[in-house]
Amino acid sequence: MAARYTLHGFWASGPTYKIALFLSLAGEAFDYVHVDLPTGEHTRPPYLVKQRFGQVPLLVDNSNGRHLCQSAAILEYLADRTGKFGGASLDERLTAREWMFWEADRLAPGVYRPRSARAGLSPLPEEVIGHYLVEGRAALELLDDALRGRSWIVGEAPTIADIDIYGVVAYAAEAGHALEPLQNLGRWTDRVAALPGFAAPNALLRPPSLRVL
Ligand SMILES: N[C@@H](CCC(=O)N[C@@H](CS)C(=O)NCC(=O)O)C(=O)O
Repeated sequence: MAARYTLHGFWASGPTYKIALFLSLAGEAFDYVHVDLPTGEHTRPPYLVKQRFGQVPLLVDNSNGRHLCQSAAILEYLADRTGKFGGASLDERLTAREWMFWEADRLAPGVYRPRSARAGLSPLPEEVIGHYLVEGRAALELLDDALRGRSWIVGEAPTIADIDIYGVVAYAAEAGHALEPLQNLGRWTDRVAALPGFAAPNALLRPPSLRVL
């Protein structure tokens, strides 16, 4: 029987990982479909019809046929559907949302762009990489400050803000950011990694050739 959710994504994609991580932490079974970005599968009609922006991730809720895109919006949907990680009150939910918008605006470009440039997936001139690294560093330092004396980003329990932001921070070292001096951030990543159901990116999103049958 098909799982309730089908996640279409790419093994090296942070936004895809965020969704896989939520589903794993929430104990929701899901089917995973590889979208072959290097060959442009995401730019052609069969996929574009399902994901209007021509990006991964795409989440299909097989119980009602909904097709969802944009990782933060998908996380909000999953929090609604599962009743998990949505925050303990409306205030927490709204604060979690503010952090997710901040992540997309201030944190993600300074991590994902230099990472994918360094990995040769979308090459950039060195000075452009340098610009993103400066922006990303400022965001990581803000986050480290915000986590001083706190276990979680919002409230007293993990929320979709933690999952969303972890899905970026998990790639920061690959982007070239030194994380050792950011000790509040380090303790928070350890807490996320200790949650029941946690799995690292390569355990949830294997490249097709490495997938275990
Ligand atoms: N804001 C989007 C970003 C998604 C995104 O950047 N996806 C990348 C892979 S990590 C992608 O599909 N790239 C292909 C393209 O944009 O052409 C989200 O959070 O879902």
